[in-house]
Amino acid sequence: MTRIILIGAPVDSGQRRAGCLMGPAAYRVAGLAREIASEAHEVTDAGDLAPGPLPGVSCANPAVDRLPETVAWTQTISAAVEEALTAGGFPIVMGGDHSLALGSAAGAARHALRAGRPLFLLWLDAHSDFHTPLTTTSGNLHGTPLAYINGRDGFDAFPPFPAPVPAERICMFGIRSVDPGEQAAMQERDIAINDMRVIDERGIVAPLREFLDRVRAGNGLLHVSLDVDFLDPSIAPAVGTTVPGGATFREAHLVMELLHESGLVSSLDLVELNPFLDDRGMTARLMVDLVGSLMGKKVFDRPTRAK
Ligand code: 6HN
Ligand code: MN
Ligand code: MN
Ligand code: MN
Repeated sequence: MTRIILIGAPVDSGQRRAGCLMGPAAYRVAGLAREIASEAHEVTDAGDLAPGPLPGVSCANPAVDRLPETVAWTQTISAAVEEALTAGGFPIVMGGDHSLALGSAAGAARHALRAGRPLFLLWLDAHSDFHTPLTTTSGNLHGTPLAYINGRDGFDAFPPFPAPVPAERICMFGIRSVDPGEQAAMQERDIAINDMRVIDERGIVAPLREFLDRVRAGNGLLHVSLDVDFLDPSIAPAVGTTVPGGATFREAHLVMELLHESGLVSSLDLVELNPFLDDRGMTARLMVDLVGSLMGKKVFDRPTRAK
């Protein structure tokens, strides 16, 4: 029996388009708890978090937007995710913009450190989110979590990341928008990027299996961060940073099905859903269905698989 803990994180400080704060409510309306509750999973909705008092932090880059809010959220979310994992639960963080991953991944990393196991990261996104507060030109901190997780310099305003995750334990899928500052840093660190070209050429199965084999061999914990814009905008319009050429319906479900079969995922972020931009709830519903696949829901159980 897996104990799934839904954590609402209505974070809106990581980018400038209002609406992500309605994400947790949209996941509830779309029936997330109902979708994944089964004999195998008990689901608890822990309600929405609120950030603590704003710290007196600043940054040398004047473009950076709402740093104190984002640092406050990072601390709150990190503590909540660590607590859920320590209690033996499987946290699903319902965002909120992607800056919430600064906190969720930090909580997962602290838990992994205590458990004496390596943390692996699967980043499903159109973007690499590898800026630091010093390199971002948009100033939107939702473009920074993976750099924090990987231990890049420039995050002095934030709590030090517990046990930064090295390049070989990070896997990105769906990438099709990278800024020059991010690209240079990723090349320097030899981070493997499964961009859409790789998916076009190899499909999703082979590169994902290779990564999951590494997680298994290392007895790792696996944090998955699912950005709505990983998906093609034609099936998932409710996001402020759409990029054409994203993952299809079946590619996305296949990722989730393989993750389920692997049994390796220990925590999950659902990020960047902006319900204000949605088309009759289609994006929220698709995200809920994808979580259903991750939790083992199938269209039908095949007695034997056709050869
Ligand atoms: N996301 N690279 C762009 C920026 O503003 O830094 C886009 C970031 C998108 C963030 O995907 O969560
Ligand atoms: Mn992102
Ligand atoms: Mn993105
Ligand atoms: Mn469904």
